[in-house]
Amino acid sequence: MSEEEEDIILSELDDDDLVAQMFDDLYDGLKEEIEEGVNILLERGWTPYKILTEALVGGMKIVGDDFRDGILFVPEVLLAANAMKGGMYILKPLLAETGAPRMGKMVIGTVKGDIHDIGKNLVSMMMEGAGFEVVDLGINNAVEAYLEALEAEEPDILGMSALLTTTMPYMKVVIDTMIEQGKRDDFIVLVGGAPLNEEFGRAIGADAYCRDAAVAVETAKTLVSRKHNQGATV
Ligand code: B1M
Repeated sequence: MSEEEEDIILSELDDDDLVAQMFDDLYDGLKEEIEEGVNILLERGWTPYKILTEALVGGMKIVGDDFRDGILFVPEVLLAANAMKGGMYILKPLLAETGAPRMGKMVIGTVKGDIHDIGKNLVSMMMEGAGFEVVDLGINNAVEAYLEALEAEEPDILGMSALLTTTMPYMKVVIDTMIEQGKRDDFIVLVGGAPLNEEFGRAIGADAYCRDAAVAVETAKTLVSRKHNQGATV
């Protein structure tokens, strides 16, 4: 950080400059500054969703690009992720406060071999904000962990996340096991993560691929209400 930047008072910046400064602070892994920025934007009337998508996810995109290009390394990315989580922690209860009616229940987890959880956490937060009950299994889930949770929690939806091209095929292992055990049709299966696409979702037998957290919420709403309507007419 330059000396000039050290003197910056976040609350004196206009919205655009504040968001630009938050991108820098996220890049530098400055958790307290990110938390302060989030609080300032909330005071200025930004919705929690706008802060999440424009200030936090937007900043993480820059971190991701530089990680890919070999400019940032794992320790720096971890610090950035930690700073992002600080901001998300403030927003989580606010997103859930929307008073939305209970929409359904989802079990979600990152697949075996994969420890990326920021996107999954974002999806969980947005789903809770939209009125879904979410059971978060965390990271590195083997097929047994998913199946146990489906049995114990009886959700409407199973959500799986993968950020690595090497771990995304594991989603098919989970779905194939559900088929083998005759459980596939009991649940809506949604998948997501940066390396996936619609074609992959279809190929592994998921009900839908969700590009981002907002799409996950909309898809979940549509498919859950369709499932409940089907139940009513049978
Ligand atoms: Co990792 N990493 N990483 N990493 N990391 C990526 C994914 C990578 C693309 C970076 C790059 O090269 N550009 C690359 C993967 C390349 C590939 O597979 N082809 C990569 C790599 C290689 C690795 C390691 C192998 C590096 C190493 O050790 N040499 C290693 C693997 C560890 C492992 O998992 N076994 C590793 C480690 C790490 C950190 C630990 C340092 C850290 C993770 C910290 C954490 O998550 N707690 C990390 C990070 C942060 C990233 C990047 C920079 C950012 C990911 C992120 O959080 N994005 C990432 C580069 C990138 O994606 N640009 C990268 C922000 C998040 C909001 O977006 O996760 O896409 P995303 O989630 C979105 C959607 O995808 C969707 O909604 C979310 C919100 O809108 N979505 C779902 C996601 N899951 C969903 C589930 C759903 C629905 C929608 O279910 C219903």
